[in-house]
Amino acid sequence: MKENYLDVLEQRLSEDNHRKLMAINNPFLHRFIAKYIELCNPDTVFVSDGSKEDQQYIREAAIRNGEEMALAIEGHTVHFDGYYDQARDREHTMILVPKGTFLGENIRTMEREQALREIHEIMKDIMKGHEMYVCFYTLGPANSPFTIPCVQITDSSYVAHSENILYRQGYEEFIRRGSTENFFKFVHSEGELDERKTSKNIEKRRIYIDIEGDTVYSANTQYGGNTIGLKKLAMRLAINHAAKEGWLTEHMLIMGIHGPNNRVTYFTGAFPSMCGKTSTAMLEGETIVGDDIAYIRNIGGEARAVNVERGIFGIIKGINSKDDPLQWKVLHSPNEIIFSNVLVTDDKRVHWLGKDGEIPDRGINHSGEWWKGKKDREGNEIPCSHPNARFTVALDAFENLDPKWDDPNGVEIGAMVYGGRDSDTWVPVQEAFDWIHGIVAKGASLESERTAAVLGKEGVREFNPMSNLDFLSIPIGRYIQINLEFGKKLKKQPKIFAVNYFIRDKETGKYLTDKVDKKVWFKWMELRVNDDVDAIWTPTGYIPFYEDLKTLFKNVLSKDYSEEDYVKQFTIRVPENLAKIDRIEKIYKTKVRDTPEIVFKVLDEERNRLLEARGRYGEYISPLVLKRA
Ligand code: SPV
Ligand code: MN
Repeated sequence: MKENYLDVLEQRLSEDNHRKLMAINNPFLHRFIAKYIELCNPDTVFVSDGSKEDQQYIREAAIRNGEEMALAIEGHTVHFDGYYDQARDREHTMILVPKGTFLGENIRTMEREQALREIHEIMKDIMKGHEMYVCFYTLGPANSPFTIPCVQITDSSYVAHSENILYRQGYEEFIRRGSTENFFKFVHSEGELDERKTSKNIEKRRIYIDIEGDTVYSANTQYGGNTIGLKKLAMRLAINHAAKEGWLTEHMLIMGIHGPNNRVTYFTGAFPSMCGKTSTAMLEGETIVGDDIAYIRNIGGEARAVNVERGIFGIIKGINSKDDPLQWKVLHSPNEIIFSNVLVTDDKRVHWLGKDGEIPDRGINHSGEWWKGKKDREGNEIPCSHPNARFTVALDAFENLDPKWDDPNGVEIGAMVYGGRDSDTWVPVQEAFDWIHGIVAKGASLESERTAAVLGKEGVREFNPMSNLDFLSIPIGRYIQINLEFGKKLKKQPKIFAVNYFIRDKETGKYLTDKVDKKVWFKWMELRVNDDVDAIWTPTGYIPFYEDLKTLFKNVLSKDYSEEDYVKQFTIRVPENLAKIDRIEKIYKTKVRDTPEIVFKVLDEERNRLLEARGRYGEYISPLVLKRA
């Protein structure tokens, strides 16, 4: 007798779709898909084998059903999310855990059985009137030590289209692997739509991450960060696997920094959202491997990283022709791009906050018809585009794509960089003394100030270890411990650096560095990784010599770099650094139950170095009085 799930598939799929699904010999997969066809009850089901034709079908579906609209430039479309569905919904994103499990105060959890019951109720018949898309991808390159196969079920053609741009197709990998339970599963439904084709039942928006079942459920939302399974939803599943298996899942860019004599040194970089991660990955003259998510493994004693994606879901706010020439060019060429939550004018062109030129008087945006001065329900003026408006584009549209971006063994990491929005404490660039100091005093001590654009309370510092806090599915202490151990087992540990693009003058409050100066900091770090320059010892790490930066500013930016600027930028601010240590220590003492002891030891040592230096040099220590390391 045939099992029931096979009947469901036979009855609910057209012959062609059934054939495509059955070519994968995996009963676990078939059972899963049948279950959600029955529960969600879509009108039709489309199985994508990732071929050109199937991708084209999804592209056309997005236009046909109104989730996207074609723009003037070939390949460009726009999608709008609902006015109240413009960002990741922390409140309703839950890690599902067995009864009585506590992951710490900073991680939202919900009892698994109860959450599964609730989400399955919400998802009952939720796809009525919709088409269901079943798509296959891999996180990381196929057939590599990093690969994780994924299946995405969604009734949003926009989500399926985005994933076709952002991820490697995985249909062949599923066929190759055959019968296995080891794959990630994502079930998403946008739910009922309003006349603008945006999710209507926002109060029932839920993002539930079932670690035990390697499954993520997302309902009544369209915003990418809540819906695109392989992005931030998969990260929570992967962090759990990485923790068990001794590798790392990080919120990090990966890029090649080009040093002297055609040398390329690969860097990873962790920055909280809206703190310059994508613009760093896009530095002119360097090459990009990825801009958001890195898997890092110990292969033969080397730390090696892959980009789990093959595209960018980038913030568009502030992109202009002068500061972002590479992105500017791509955004104005006929590429496959989905713009989201930007302003669209009558002539089907787009505008966004911070773009070159005048803001148009009217158009259509995430609020519907828009005109200058329009206010929302709460009486707030609506900007022409949402601050979190984005663009989705494949990496191969960029001329700075690194040739090794798809290497199955990843790239060898020479350095890891941590950076946040910090107006008064850290110098623009410094090198940690060693791996442990770097993980604790830089990564695990990362803080970032909220921007007015994000939450309205400008300047409030948020603690964000490794810029990964939003995505942790394991307790913070354990996560730090895993980072420490990962380094210990390497034959060659990457250097760890901290950068700060946002340091301000103490008196005037003005930014002390230019947007483009990060180019120089990265060139300096590249030289340090390869032992080409000396550095100065400070209580918080190693910093550059003035002469080395002067040469780099001249060569890289054709700029005369004054000693006065150097002193202002690289003065060690002892009171601010001490206050930071107190803040971080307090969090690890009171808010994190499983902090490894070493964290307190490293912070204490840093405090003592600062106190000793203060005794000798005073509260604000010019780099000119400090010595060669
Ligand atoms: C981020 O916010 O860190 C992003 C976008 O990369 S999202 O997909 O919303 O997470
Ligand atoms: Mn991100």
